[in-house]
Amino acid sequence: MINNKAIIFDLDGVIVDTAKYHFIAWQEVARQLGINFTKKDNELLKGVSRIQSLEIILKLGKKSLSQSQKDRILEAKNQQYLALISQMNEDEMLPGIKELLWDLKQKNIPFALGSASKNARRILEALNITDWFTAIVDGNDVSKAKPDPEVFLIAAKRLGMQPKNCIVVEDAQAGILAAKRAGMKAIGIGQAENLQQADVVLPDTKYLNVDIFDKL
Ligand code: B16
Ligand code: MG
Repeated sequence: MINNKAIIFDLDGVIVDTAKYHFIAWQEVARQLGINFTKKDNELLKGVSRIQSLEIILKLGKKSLSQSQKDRILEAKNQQYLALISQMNEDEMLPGIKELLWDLKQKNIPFALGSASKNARRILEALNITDWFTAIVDGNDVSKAKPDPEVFLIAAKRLGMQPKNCIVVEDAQAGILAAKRAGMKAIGIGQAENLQQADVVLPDTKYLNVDIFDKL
């Protein structure tokens, strides 16, 4: 039986598929700037903060902007993203996640959120699972974005757990690196070639279960 371990979940791409909404909003930004931005390019933005995402798009298009222009774009992008997710509900949770979180709760295995998103709390509310988390750490709590380990180290502290006893579930390469730099175990969700530093890689959230955490 799993003992003295805690789980830290990433949000976007692990609990819910918001990447498709981020993509629509970033594509609109790119279109207005005359930059070609594909679904493949969108992979580069996973787990990356809002400002860093814009910097990546500008680099792709070899464009530079003033700080005030960037601020305006970031605000408009977020407004469009919020409009897109306003109808979100628990049906949008990724396969098996609700059952897994419920199982962890029943087994008294503590879990936290470790997300780069400044909209994380709003999303957890829409999914009706805020109260299930022992701790929530999001983009508003950190000064350094993934792959810096800060987000996961704060989560471990709030869980009252040592990093070596924490298991991170992440879909982004930056997130896996952050978990390893924090001295934690990492489960990658996605394709193994993108998540090489992970201890275990699963192609889909539906394969997550308590036994996998137990064995790590
Ligand atoms: P926001 P995660 C990340 O969330 C997303 O993967 C990334 O694509 C997004 O740019 C970032 O949050 C910031 O999101 O604009 O809502 O603050 O995967 O760390 O949960
Ligand atoms: Mg993610």
